[in-house]
Amino acid sequence: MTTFLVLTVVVLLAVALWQLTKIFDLTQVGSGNVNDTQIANDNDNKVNGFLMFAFLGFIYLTTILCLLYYSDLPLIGDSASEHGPEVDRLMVISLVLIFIVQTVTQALLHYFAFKYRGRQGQKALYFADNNKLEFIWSIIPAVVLAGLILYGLYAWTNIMFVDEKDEQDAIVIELYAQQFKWEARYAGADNVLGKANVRYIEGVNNLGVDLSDPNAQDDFTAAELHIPKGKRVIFKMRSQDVLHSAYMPHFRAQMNCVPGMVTSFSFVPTLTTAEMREKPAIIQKVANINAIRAKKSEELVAKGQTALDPYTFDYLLLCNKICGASHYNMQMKIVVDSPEDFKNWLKENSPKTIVQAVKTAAAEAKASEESATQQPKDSAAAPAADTTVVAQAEMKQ
Ligand SMILES: [Cu+2]
Repeated sequence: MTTFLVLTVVVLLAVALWQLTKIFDLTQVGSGNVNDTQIANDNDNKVNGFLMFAFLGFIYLTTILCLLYYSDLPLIGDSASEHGPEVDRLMVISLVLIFIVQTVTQALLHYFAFKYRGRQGQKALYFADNNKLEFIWSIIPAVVLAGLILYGLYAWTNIMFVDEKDEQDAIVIELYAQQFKWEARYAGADNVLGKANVRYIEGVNNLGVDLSDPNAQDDFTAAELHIPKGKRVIFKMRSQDVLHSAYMPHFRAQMNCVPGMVTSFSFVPTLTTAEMREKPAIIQKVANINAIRAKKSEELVAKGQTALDPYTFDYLLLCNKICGASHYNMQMKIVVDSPEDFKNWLKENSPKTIVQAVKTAAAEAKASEESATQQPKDSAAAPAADTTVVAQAEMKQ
């Protein structure tokens, strides 16, 4: 791939140099240093005019092929959050508008380039301005853009606004980003996250939770993000090192994680992981991925390596800011449970609090320290005896 890129750059540089020498030649026109074949004649202009049409055909053909082969790749439809359809609608309206405008303007651009191609003896018509025309091409885009922006703002406010009642019923979860992993902290029974600061990070307390804060006593962490269907989840995001971005594509949710501040995003999940796995579009995607994996596995087995595991769909929390070398692998599995399953999961996991983990780690450290101080006492006599044995053996030799 690198070789291909280097070759492309070299070829493009050569073309650029060639064009530059041609431009230099053209600056010599009229000075008698250049022959007439360098000046475009009617035939050259005609060829270029038709090439413009060929390029228009290329743009349209590429668009049609992309629509045919790749239109199932964007995540439009089957969103798994309450606000998801609104984001999809905004996306579809923007895409359709862009599509129409691009199709019409490209056709006009290339047609006029052909129609008014250079002809021997023809001079361009000069006119200073046309108020009517300028009014039309200023007003139409302004109205359309203003409409899009207003609709976007309306959607944004709808998505971001959480009223007090919703806030009280919601579950609070912290998403902690660091190079290159995510960690989730649940607020526990009191539903209030304990204070945290990067200065408190020590040992197993890798989120820097303030252990003296009463609200932190029941906080617990999880390596898998479990959330319940039908209940609002408020995410509080923090970052330990650089800018990250919590991206949950299936829920149409994204928010930057900024070092030194807490950002927030909330949504209501509407489809459990099991329900999403039943969606025809997801079944199709999984089948496609597994077909690719099966083919790859054949190659691996032929080389004597182990085959790849088949893929099953899972929601993911990804990082959507290029944050370093392993950014691509910064992800966490999200499981949307039914309310009953979520309750059971909470029951199982909530006793494993951070405070408890810190206490256990401290006790273990103390125990290993004690055993370490005892050991040298026992072994202190032994090496002395050993050295004498070794010394005697050496003397005999
Ligand atoms: Cu990141």
